[in-house]
Amino acid sequence: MKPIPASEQRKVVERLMKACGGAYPPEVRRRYFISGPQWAAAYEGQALFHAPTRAPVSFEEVIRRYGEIGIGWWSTHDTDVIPTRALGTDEQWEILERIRKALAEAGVACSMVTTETFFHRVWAAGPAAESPQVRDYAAWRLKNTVKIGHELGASYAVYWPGSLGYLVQGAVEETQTLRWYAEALNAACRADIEIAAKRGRPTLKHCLEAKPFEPQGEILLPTSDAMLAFIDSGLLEHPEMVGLNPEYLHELMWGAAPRAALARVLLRGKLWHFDINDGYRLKHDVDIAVGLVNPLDWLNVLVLLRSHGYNGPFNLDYKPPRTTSNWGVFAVSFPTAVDRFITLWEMAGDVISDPVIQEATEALKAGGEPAGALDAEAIAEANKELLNLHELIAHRLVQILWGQHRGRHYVL
Ligand code: GLT
Ligand code: MN
Ligand code: MN
Repeated sequence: MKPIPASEQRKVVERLMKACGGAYPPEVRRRYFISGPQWAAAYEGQALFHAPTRAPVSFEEVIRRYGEIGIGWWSTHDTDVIPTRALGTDEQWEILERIRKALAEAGVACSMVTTETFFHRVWAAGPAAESPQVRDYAAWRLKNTVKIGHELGASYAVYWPGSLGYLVQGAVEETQTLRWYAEALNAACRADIEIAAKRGRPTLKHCLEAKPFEPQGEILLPTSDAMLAFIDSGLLEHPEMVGLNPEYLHELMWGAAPRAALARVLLRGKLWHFDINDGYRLKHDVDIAVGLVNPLDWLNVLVLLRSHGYNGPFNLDYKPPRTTSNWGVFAVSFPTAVDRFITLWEMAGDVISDPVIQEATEALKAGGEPAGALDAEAIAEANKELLNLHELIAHRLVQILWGQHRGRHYVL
């Protein structure tokens, strides 16, 4: 095989990207409420056992590239863009001005802001640590993020309390820690009400995001279900302002059926924001791009969301793989992720309107002819053949995923 000089490699990648087909133009991609996180595009490939493989990239560059690709919304942590020491200072407001300019130039809007409460050493004991100074600082950081959100025109704030927990047992009292955590959220909601009123804007939608493990050994709010219980625990002053940002992989990580987890959040009216990615059950947070591991499950998830009128953001919270080129992050990783999502979303529409699935579903709901109401045998007999339709529906979903419902088949 002939070696490919580094100077020729982009051409190969570009040619093969084209050969794949199935790419949507930027204006079509912009029709979907898809947001690109600053931290996803700026991820340098580092991990516990991994040094960075890619050079740092500025928010100007990320926002510009998102605009070119057709990702119409952008999300960020406070410290993705503002150094910790500059938070709350004049420098913060100067940076925010630069962000506003970059967003306007790229035709991209800021959808969501989130507070980093896990990276800096001040969070060694988490945002609801025993130390009152740490907790006051956490509350201030949350309030400052709310300010940033309003300044940038965001509608959502996300909280991922991954450092709310412990590594060793017995020293941290769970009920107390959760009370302290609620205090920080209460401070954020109070500040939001005030700022929103001053600015004549609606308050933000405050969304909790669960993850079952990492970085703490034991997490106090490990699942979306735990967070729903927390919202309804009576600890929050404004439970109506607080909802959820489930992440697909974070539910899979603890062994859940993501679609069932999302259904429970939908029933409680708290599905406000959704982090989309993929990965494996009972493994760590690999954050693979949407649909690369579980496309069939993803199709089913989107059927649920489409049929319940979910209209919040789809946030591309994944990590472009540990490649060595920022060019590839924007030329391959983001466009393919967005296009797979759109295809899956459109397929979900096909599923909802598919005549086979519709008729099968209706037949199941119609049930068999009336039998003796208390006669188990007679009821089972009256419904005898209908249950075959479950597997038939599952088969049809796979056919739709493969495009077979449009006549595609292999001839041997
Ligand atoms: C961190 C986490 C993500 C969350 C981010 C929001 S932080 O990257 O792994 O799942 O969505 O704070
Ligand atoms: Mn996430
Ligand atoms: Mn994740």
